[in-house]
Amino acid sequence: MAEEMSLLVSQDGPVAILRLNRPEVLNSLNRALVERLVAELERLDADPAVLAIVITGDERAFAAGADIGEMADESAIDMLIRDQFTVWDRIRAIRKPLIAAVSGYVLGGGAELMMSCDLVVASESARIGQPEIRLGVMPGAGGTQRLTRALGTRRALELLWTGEPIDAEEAYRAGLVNRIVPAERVLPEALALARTIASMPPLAVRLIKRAVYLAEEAPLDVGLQFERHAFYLLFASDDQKEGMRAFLEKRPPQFRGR
Ligand code: CO8
Repeated sequence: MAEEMSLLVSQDGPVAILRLNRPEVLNSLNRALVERLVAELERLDADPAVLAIVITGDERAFAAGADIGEMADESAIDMLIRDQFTVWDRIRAIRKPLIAAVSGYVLGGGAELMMSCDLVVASESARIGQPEIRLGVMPGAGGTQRLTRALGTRRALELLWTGEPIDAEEAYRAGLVNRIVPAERVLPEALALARTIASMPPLAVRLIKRAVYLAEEAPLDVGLQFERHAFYLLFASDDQKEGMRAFLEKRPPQFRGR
């Protein structure tokens, strides 16, 4: 039952909301919570009624990292056999927009979860960091890679070696977060952003996500080819016909996701 309650799932029209709910341990991520989160994300990704997903925590913490109590006595062989961080590849495979709404502590695995999301709305109170070094380890779910891409080598090394967090302002300047708002506005702002995206044609939303990540991962030529063919492909959709017809008829479009 406690495990059931560690992730609260709700829906606001086409937007699903996942709330990390272990406030007594600053929403630290134990294995059961991560597995449940990933399973929910995959379920929502397959649900045609859901067009965007918001992941949030509470005002004190988005998540203060992996659950240290659960990890402390693990052996390397336990880790290797379970290979538990492969579940993070499944988050990367989610095709719908993921929006993180973060306040307070966004540390370790919490920062990695935030950086696995496509967009981030942060409160002024957000402190984002990878303090794993202070525990004798290092990030294991993308922190060294995503922080370095955002902040550049020197600043990333400084944060990863000292464990010091950055504030929302620096994260904004680095492009790690999209918007900074007062704490009470974090969820409403993330929901508003999610609703705007949910009102767009879902196939174009999905292909844009793929194309943009290809810009990070693939040679320019591969990304440009993907983009061009995705553009052509959208002309097979009803939503392209509707979007262009609605423009010409000077009325709002009704997109159907086909
Ligand atoms: N794991 C387990 N319990 C935690 C964690 C955590 N990460 N963070 C906080 N807690 C617990 C505390 O033990 C405390 O419990 P109790 O009340 O029973 O003593 C409660 O939450 C409240 O915390 P504090 O009393 O410490 O609150 P403070 O306001 O004094 O301090 C801090 C807040 C600074 C956030 C402090 O709690 C802290 O430093 N926490 C640990 C942060 C950290 O090191 N995170 C990295 C963890 S390692 C990691 O994330 C590896 C990622 C691997 C991949 C991802 C897998 C999911």
